[in-house]
Amino acid sequence: MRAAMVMWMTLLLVLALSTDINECSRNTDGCQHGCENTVGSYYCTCRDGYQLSGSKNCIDINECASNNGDCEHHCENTDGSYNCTCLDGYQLSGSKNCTGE
Ligand SMILES: [Ca+2]
Repeated sequence: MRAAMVMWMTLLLVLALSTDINECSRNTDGCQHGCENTVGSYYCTCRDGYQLSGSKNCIDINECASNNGDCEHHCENTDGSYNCTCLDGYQLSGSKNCTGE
């Protein structure tokens, strides 16, 4: 009984694999950034610094909205990234911390 079940599942999987359409390579995916093909379907991916909005579009992540982007002083959100900046009289040390003179 169990063996028959496994055989059926395997058969279905092989069938699904052989009939799968790779939407990504056909350019019918409509993804704004990246595309990952899956058996029987696909999903869209976004580059670093972006997140999916809906199923196909990518929007910038506002890193500053979460914990000030880990910046010690100011955080400036940019498209696809963000920058830390310091108060007057301080200089950026590394990418997030500020040191005085
Ligand atoms: Ca950003």
